[in-house]
Amino acid sequence: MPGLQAPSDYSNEPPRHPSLKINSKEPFNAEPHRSGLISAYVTPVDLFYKRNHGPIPVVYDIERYHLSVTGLINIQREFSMRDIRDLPKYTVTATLQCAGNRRTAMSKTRKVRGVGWGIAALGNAVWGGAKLADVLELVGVSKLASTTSRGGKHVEFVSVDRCKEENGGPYKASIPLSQATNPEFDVLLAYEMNGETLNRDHGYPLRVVVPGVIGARSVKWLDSINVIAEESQGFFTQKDYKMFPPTVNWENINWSTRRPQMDFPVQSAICSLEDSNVLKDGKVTVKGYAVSGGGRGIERVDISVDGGKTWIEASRYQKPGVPYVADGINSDKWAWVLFEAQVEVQHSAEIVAKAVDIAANVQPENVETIWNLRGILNTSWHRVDVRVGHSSM
Ligand SMILES: Nc1nc2c(c(=O)[nH]1)N[C@H]1C(S)=C(S)[C@@H](COP(=O)(O)O)O[C@H]1N2
Ligand SMILES: [Mo]
Repeated sequence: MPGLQAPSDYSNEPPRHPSLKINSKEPFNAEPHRSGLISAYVTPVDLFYKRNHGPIPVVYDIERYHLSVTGLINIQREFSMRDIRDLPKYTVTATLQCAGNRRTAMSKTRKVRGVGWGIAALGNAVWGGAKLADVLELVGVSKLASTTSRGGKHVEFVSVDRCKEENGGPYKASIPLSQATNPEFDVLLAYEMNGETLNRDHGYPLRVVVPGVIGARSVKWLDSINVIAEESQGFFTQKDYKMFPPTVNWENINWSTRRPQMDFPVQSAICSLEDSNVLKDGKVTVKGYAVSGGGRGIERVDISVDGGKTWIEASRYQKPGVPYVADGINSDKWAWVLFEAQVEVQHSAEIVAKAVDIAANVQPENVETIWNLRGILNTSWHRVDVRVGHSSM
C-alpha cells in the first residue's frame, strides 16, 4: 500500500465537529443532529455522517500513493493521483446513505444487530473526480462492457483500513462491471467533496462514490481495483448488507441465499421536529429530506397530521429558493429533495411523512413489515408526536 497506511489503533484519528452525535467511538461512527442536517441542500463536510469499520488510514507520502488496477483485464496498470486528476473531471451531486440509517427505530419493534443510527446517517455532497468508466477504458475495458474478454463481470474496490469483520484485513466491496463501465451511472473515483480536497474521514486521497446505491459500496481510501468473475468474497458483500425477510433469525440465516443490497429504496424523514415535541403554538413547519436510489428522483412527499388517515402534499424544492418544476429535467437525480409543509395541529397529533419516487414506489407504512435481523433499510413512514400546550400532562 504505497503512500497510504492503516493504523492498528485509534491514536491518530482526525479532528471532528463537536456537535456530531457519536454512535460508536472506535471505530468512529457519528451523525449530525436532524435539524442541522436540513439547514443546507449541500451538507457541510464537518456535519456529514461518518461511517467507519476501523481506524482512519493516513497518507504519509502522496507522491508515492498509487491506485493499482488488476484482475481479469488485458492491461494491468498503476495510477498516481496526477494520472487520476489528468482525466476529465466530473462533479456529481449525490446523496450517500448508510443502509443502517434509522436502524435504532427498527430495533424498537424487535432487536436488531448493528451500530445504532438515528435519521441522519446520510448527507448530500458535490463529489468531484474521475469517472470509473474512463479509468477502466485505460486498462482495456470498453464503455458499456458487461464482461471483459477474460471473463471479468464485477469490479471490486479494496481499501487499506483494518476491519475486525475482515479479521484485520481491509474493507472491500464490489459492483457489477456493467454499472462501472456505463458513464450514465456516474460512478466516480472522487478526490473532492464540496469543492475541497477529500478529507481523511471521507476517504483521502481517493474514494469510490456509487450514486443511488447504499453507502457500503462507496469504498474509501481506495488502494486497488480488481476486475473479477464473481461478486467480492469479502465480508461486507457476502455476510453483511443483505436484506432478509422478517422470518429469518440468527439461527436459520443462510447468507448465500440473498443478493448483496445495491440500490436503496425510497426514503424520507422529518427533521424539523424531534420524536416527541411540546409546542406553544399549533402552527407547525414540517421540514425534512426525501431521496430514492437508482437515480429515481422524488415525485412528491405527503404529510399527515392524523397518523396517516388524511394527507396534504408538501411543497418541494431541489435547492432552497429554487422551485420544483413538474416537467423539468432533474439534473440532480442522485440527490435528495428537501421538503416543507405548513400544518396546523389542534391538541396533539402524530405527524407523518411519506415520499413517493418517480417509479411510484412508496415507503412502507410500518416498520414491522420490513423488519430484518441486521436492521438495514428502515424506510417506514417517519412519525413524530406533537402536543400543543405545556409539557406536564
Ligand atoms: N474503506 C472503507 N470504506 C467504506 C467504509 C469503511 O468502513 N471502510 N464504510 C462504508 C459505509 S458502510 C458507508 S455508509 C460509507 C460512509 O461514508 P462516509 O463516512 O464518507 O459518510 O462508506 C463506506 N466505505
Ligand atoms: Mo453504511
